[in-house]
Amino acid sequence: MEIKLKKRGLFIVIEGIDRSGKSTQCQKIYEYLIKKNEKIEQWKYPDRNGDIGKLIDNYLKNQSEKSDQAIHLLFSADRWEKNKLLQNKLESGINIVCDRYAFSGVAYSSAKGLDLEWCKSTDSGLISPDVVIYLDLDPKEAQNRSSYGEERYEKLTFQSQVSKQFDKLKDDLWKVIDSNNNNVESTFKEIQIKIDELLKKREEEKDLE
Ligand code: DGP
Ligand code: NA
Ligand code: NA
Repeated sequence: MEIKLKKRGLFIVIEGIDRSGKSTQCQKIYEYLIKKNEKIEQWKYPDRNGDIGKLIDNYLKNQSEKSDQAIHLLFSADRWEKNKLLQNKLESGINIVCDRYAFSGVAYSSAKGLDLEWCKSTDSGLISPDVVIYLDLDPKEAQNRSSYGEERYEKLTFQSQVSKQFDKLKDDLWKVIDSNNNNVESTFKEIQIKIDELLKKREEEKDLE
């Protein structure tokens, strides 16, 4: 009997401060993988349409108040809600490109002064990504980008603190890309190199099995 091994989908996370160009690059990655005949879905956290996401959305639009701890737990709960579904998708061979994940959770909440380890603990056990693509942007540069400042966290001093907290989270899984030049194509070129590398690695792993 021939056993057909399924390729696991890649889980690609994009992180960065507000206005760093994450959603544009998510879309580029999506289109790139479609062109390569890969199964691919775009995800985004927070998922503002879900039950928990609606509470988060109100908070971000300054329509409600929450303690720093409570909102941290809600962001985290939003990810836990979809963790099983995410796992099933990846196992069925669907690639997922995700705009923000637990790294935002830790960076934004610890930027308010909450304990870094406590912030990490609530997301511990979530599925790990294959790569974290970090779009590095000077917070002063971010300020000049369109519709900046509409939501709760979009203030220069806070974004600078978030950026510092992100710096503490970087590890071997991270691919840091300078996005200060605001050039969508050159930023994507660097991302593409990383994705090609991951696709190749996955093919090799499959051949080994
Ligand atoms: P976005 O929809 O990507 O613009 O994200 C909404 C805002 O919420 C943005 O300022 C980043 C912030 N954010 C995203 N995820 C988390 C999280 O898990 N915890 C906290 N405290 N903030 C987050
Ligand atoms: Na935002
Ligand atoms: Na940074």
